[in-house]
Amino acid sequence: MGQTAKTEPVSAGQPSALADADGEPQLISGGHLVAKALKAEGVDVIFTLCGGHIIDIYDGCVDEGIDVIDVRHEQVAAHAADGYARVTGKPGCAVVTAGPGTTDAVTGVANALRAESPMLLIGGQGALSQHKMGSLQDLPHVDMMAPITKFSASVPATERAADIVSMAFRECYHGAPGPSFLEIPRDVLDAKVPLEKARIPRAGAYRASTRSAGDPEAIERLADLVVHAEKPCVLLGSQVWTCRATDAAIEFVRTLNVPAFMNGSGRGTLAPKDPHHLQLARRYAFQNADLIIIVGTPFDFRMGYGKRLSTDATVVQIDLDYRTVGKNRDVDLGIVGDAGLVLSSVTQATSGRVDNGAVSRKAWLEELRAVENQAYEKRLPRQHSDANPIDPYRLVHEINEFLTPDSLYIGDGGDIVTFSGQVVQPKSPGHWMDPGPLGTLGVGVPFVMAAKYARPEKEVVCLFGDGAFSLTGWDFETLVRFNLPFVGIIGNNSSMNQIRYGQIQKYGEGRGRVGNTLGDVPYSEFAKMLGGYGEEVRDPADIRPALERARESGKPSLINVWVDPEVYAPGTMNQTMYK
Ligand SMILES: Cc1ncc(C[n+]2csc(CCOP(=O)(O)OP(=O)(O)O)c2C)c(N)n1
Repeated sequence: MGQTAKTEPVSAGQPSALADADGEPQLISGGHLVAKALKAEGVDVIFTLCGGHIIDIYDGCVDEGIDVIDVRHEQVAAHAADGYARVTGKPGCAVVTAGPGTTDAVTGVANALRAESPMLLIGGQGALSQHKMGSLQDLPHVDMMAPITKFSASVPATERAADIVSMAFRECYHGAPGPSFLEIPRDVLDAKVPLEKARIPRAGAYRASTRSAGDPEAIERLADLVVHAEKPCVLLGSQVWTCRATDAAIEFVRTLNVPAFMNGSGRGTLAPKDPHHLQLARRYAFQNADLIIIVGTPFDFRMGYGKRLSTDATVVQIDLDYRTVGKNRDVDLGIVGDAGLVLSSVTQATSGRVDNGAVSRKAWLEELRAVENQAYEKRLPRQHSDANPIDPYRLVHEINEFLTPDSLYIGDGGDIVTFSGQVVQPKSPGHWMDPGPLGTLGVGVPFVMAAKYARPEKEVVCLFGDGAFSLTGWDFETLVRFNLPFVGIIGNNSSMNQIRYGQIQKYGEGRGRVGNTLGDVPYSEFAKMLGGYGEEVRDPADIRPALERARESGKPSLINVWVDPEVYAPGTMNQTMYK
């Protein structure tokens, strides 16, 4: 046993320095009030990197039985809070120190904003008594965070600490969910106030349900549209998972016989072999459908800002956020509401009149299936390629075959993850995680951390680009320290290939290798050095056995697969992310 014996975690329920003094009013500090509010919200873990400004929150967490996962970079803490929210349906929480601790977390908060993920970032601040005097790590955090959060505030007095934490959580759920930020000055956090002076919101007693079923007239109209459409299709976006609307979505597509595409966290809503599950025929469907129903995803770059949808189609958009509906593209019908309630209301509203609609769709479903199969067959030789260096299609094919219904898949990278977006299909709902529309590299390790912590019974599998892994890879050590095993795969091309491709196209081969280089790093050795499992793979036939051994190892692992740097994904070659 080495040094780690010194860092045995403190278990919950140890006697607190705040124990009752007989007859005296009980005092409570700001940090302990924060922990009580976290507890009330159902938060059972915080992700954090320590600093003198925030340690009282840790002490409160010890009392409340809230786990503390201490990481090596605040960006990781914030991404992990985002990931925890996605996996559990509860808000995530990251706690970071003032100044650089908070600025380091900015990327994670920004990612959560674009991904509509509810999380609270708590940042330290210099003492109020030293306001604007130039105290250590002082910065205008609230102003900095305002544009990338739904709520950004400072806690002005100790007795308000729990109350404002609950307010910040409430704000996370206004419209489509997103992040909140709270700054707590050091003296406010550390001071003790009489317990009876503080409002400590009771669990379940300070937030209303956000589940709205949509305008009943609009539901009727959509029911009518679906029943009469000949060539409908539906896109099930991330909010289908956010709203835990899987069952309602499945009932909708089956009852009404509507072919479905999925994106973002909506992937996995239907199992890959489901007759209504489609993926590769999306462009064709959007061009040829007469009714397109977009559920819980904005018309952003992933949707070509709505331009990829036929102008002849009737377009319906359902979203949690009123501001998203009709943005960038006209819609024929907009419905604001919870994806699950809206879809099940529409299914109900069609009852007794679905038969005709369903029967007339056989030809449409067959037409789409033919397009889907053709695209699949065309790609298959690449997926089975024995080429050396390894074709990235072969790698992502092997990963897809390796996944079970219990594998939660995470993608973190550029070109290599673009390949996987085409080929890897999660087998169950909520088993796909990507950064979302901010496209942030470095979410992989923190998402693994959150997913494996929250769902220890699941197998977590993460594909990294070597560039992406390098951003937050040191927290592999945190995965080892907290015993959070996963199967990690690096698609190593010693390059930031997605960017390199564009440079070569624009400036020519001779100038294509500027600013995008990475060393030939044997990441398996890095994994082993930190106490994990690792293997190097150069032959395609060795991919699957190496993945199996990583699975068996029961450790955090990195299988470093050397892929061909001269092969690019179609999405990269078409530069679709910029269009
Ligand atoms: C934090 C962050 N920095 C930079 C980028 C821009 N970017 C997009 S793809 C990419 C290359 C990623 O390289 P790697 O992870 O090795 O994957 P590859 O493209 O080589 O498969 C970069 C730098 C980004 N999306 N996020």
